[in-house]
Amino acid sequence: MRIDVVSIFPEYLAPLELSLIGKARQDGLLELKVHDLRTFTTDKHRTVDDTPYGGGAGMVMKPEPWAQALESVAGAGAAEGASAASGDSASEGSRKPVLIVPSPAGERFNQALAYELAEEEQLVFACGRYEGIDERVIEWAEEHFTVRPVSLGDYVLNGGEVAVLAMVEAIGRLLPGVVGNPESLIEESHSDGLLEYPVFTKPSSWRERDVPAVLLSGNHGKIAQWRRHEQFRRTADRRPDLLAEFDAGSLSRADRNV
Ligand code: 6GU
Repeated sequence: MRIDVVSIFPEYLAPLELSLIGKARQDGLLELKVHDLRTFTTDKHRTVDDTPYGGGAGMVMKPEPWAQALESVAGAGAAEGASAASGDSASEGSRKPVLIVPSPAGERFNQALAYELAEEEQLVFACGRYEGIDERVIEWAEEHFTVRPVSLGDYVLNGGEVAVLAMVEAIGRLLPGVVGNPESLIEESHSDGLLEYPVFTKPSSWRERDVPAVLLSGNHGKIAQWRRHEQFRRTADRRPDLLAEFDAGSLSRADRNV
């Protein structure tokens, strides 16, 4: 996968050089480039914002630098994929890159969307600051991209950069080879619509607190049943909204007995 991030604070994205995502980049599983929006300005002051038409507080990001930046990154993934892929690149090569616009006014980011985006050849993240990007950029970008305004949740950040850190980590860890043991992707919160069960390690007794006896029993059937039960209990307690959405059709036979 190829990821391009456009921001006026490229240094904000430095953590993407660390840990699992940094390793994935080094290993060539993920090609990620961060671009400074100001390099796409043409005036002496490298201006990226201006006052809003209609008045009101704050500033709006100007369209011209964004168009230059997005034109320069559009299709970089396709070129990359075509040269790097071994066989079946022909059908994938014509796919439009996805332009993700982090915004509290976007659709909610969740695990399902992370899985969906992990299938793409190229993702471009356009980090807005101030009151946002001139809306015409978002409309115009449809010519080159599939455009998706995406929000992390119902609160306001100062810009898209922190949201990009979260989304790139959530998507990047789903790419083949990034997480060492792919089984750890299966049994985790949200992978099946429920929260993860609680986990314990040695010592079995710590500050007068014992690990649940079933986990020491060696009875794998009982352990699986206990964990499933804990998933439901936790989800009901902390995220009843998820339980309401939980697809009863996906309940396994075992689930009906826990
Ligand atoms: Cl994706 N961007 C910004 N600026 N604020 C947010 C957000 C994104 N998600 C929640 N708040």
